[in-house]
Amino acid sequence: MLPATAGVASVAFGAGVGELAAAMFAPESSPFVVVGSLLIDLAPPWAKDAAIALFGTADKAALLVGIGIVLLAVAGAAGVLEARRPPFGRLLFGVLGLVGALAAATRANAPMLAIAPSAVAAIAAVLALQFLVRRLPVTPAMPVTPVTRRRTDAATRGAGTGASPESPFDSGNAPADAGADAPHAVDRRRFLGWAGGAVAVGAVAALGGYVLQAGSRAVTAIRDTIALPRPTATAPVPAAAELGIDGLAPVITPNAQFYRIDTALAVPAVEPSDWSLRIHGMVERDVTITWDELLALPLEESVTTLACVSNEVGGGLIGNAVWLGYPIRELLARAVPSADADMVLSRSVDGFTASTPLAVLEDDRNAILAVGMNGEPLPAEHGFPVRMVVPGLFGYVSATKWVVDLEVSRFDRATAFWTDRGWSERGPIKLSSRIDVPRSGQSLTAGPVTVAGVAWHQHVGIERVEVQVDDGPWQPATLATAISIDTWVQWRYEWDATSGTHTLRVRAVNADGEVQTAEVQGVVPDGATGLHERSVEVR
Ligand SMILES: Nc1nc2c(c(=O)[nH]1)N[C@H]1C(S)=C(S)[C@@H](COP(=O)(O)O)O[C@H]1N2
Ligand SMILES: [Mo]
Repeated sequence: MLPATAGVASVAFGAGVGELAAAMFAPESSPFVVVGSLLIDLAPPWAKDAAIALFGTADKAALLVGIGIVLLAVAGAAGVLEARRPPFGRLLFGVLGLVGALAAATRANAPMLAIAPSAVAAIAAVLALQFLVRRLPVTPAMPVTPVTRRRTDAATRGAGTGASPESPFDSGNAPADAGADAPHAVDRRRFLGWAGGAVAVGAVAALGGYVLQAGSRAVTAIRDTIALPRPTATAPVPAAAELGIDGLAPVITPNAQFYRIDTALAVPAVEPSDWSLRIHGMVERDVTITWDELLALPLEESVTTLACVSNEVGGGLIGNAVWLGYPIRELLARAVPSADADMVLSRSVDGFTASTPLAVLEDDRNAILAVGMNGEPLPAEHGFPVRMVVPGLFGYVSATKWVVDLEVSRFDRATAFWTDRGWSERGPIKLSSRIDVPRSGQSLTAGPVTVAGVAWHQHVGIERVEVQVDDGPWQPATLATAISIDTWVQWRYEWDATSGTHTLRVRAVNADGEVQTAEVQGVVPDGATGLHERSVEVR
């Protein structure tokens, strides 16, 4: 019984710590949730029908309880196994962790840290199991026959317990000589104390995770009830903007696939009714706007491609969305910035700051306070309820999420979060292009091959894209219809591939006739340059 208790207590400890890790790093990847989702996906239709017939709307709760029961049974077995045949109990926990990690990693739109909660849970459970099994009380003397007694006496010189090293009763945790072979063994009461402690710590960790998540659960519930007002100006996406090539980034990035970059360990939970934005600093009058006031203003749709300064050549830290928002220029006009101001320091509820040139926020581009993203309220991780979106500038100097404060200032008076950490004070997006297909490692056969990708230079525009095969001449690619100069544009090139190893290279030319530089620069301090290339094997 005690080895099984060790297993169950270890799993309670690991599961609790795993839930806390999930709350901190990847709430959607809680081991229970991902394993439950996997089972729902794998379940045959009759099983789903039966579950609904049996449990009604409590079918999901029933599933989680079911997973819990199976887990406890496996945990008990693992405890017994670890006591008898170490390290197989721990190995079993490793396998459970692997199942959780795989379930998490294979979900659609799995976050970057998807496997972390399961990994943390498994490691915690393994350590707890090792700790507890070592402390298992030494089994009291077995009723012994004269034969075993004689053997025992010979082997241990009467150490006080019945099992000898070669005895069938020797279960690894109950060696004859407690002092030498089980140096950590404790008595039953102390063992139960340790096991209870493990369960208690697991429960506290799980509770901590639950509390950490409470704010975001409340905000998610509120977000689900929000109906955004109709835009007073729409930004239709032309059908010809989407080439529809398999493997090519869609021209509008679905929210769930949109890259996420921020310094927030836990996503800030801001309730719209608590939200307001203050404009102050070098202004004639301070302006404050609440959520209700913002939603009552004429909101416009615009399509803008966001990009991160940390995006490597060919990287994925870029996405394009239809945003709904109100021009920042209109709000600044209410405040009346002073003539010598040249920068706006935006601040998020969690203290992140970005410094944006005032002129960019005052010109006629769609620099907005956004409340909607692709027809929905902003997702929490993309800045709910309100963020900035500014065409033409990298996110770190413009795209403040959970924004609550705009301080009109000067570049020589205030500095922003990343500027203080070695990044450039200004962050205009650089002329860039990327190859999406063929994918690396894709097997190709000689003949026509579609090469395709995206190119962007927000608020300047792309005039053409060219492709080079090996050291051949630069060939013009075909552009899809551009949505606007503020968005990326898809391109394609029909390549007559010959067998062998080839290098495909892409470059863009912007609306000013400037050709994308081949000069290689890293992301620090103001964004990477260089041409994206892909080596392919044609058979
Ligand atoms: N509050 C806050 N806003 C932020 C950041 C941040 O760390 N905190 N990161 C910025 C950076 S570096 C980028 S690239 C964009 C990314 O926006 P996304 O996560 O919606 O793609 O958000 C910007 N806004
Ligand atoms: Mo960024």
